[in-house]
Amino acid sequence: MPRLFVAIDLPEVVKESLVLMQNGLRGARWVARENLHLTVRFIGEVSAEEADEIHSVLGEVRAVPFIIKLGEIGLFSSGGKPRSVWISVQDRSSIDILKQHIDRSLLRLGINPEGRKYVPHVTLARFREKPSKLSDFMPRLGTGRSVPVRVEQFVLFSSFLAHAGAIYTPEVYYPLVAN
Ligand code: 2AM
Repeated sequence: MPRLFVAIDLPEVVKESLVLMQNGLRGARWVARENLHLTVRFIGEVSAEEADEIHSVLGEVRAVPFIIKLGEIGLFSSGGKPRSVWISVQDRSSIDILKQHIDRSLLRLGINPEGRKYVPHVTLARFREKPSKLSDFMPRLGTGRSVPVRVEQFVLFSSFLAHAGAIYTPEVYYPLVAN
């Protein structure tokens, strides 16, 4: 059963600039450079037949290329504990439009949108325990950074949960085409 999600893969130069932010926080489990990505839609575990159907409806999505800016730093917490730090998308309107197309395609297969609110983000680090210097780290990264990303395709990824962490594999690339 493949575990799938749809994401935007980031250009190497953008990954490089994000890697430069990954320091100075003891206890953080930094996301490896090759795993940095921006999820548009998490799908989850599906059968091989469903994966084929998903591929075919995603291939029918028509959307134009766009530019996003990665910006402020954010924090996800649960149960009162910080879980991850991430970089947000400053102007999310284009990514929301792409997500609507993808959600609609998946709905045709009976795959309902996730219940939780969509927050476009690139995870930089995850935590098992609260890192001691989190309150210093957040403002250091939160000021004035803006990394533009030209989005010319989206990608169907599989996620394999290995002992050492998740391994993400790009399965299919879907180009965005200008009108
Ligand atoms: P995260 O980086 O904040 O964990 C693969 O797991 C990708 O799907 C990650 O980018 C993850 O976000 C995202 N994702 C979104 N919803 C998810 C869910 N319900 N379970 C697991 N991952 C999810």
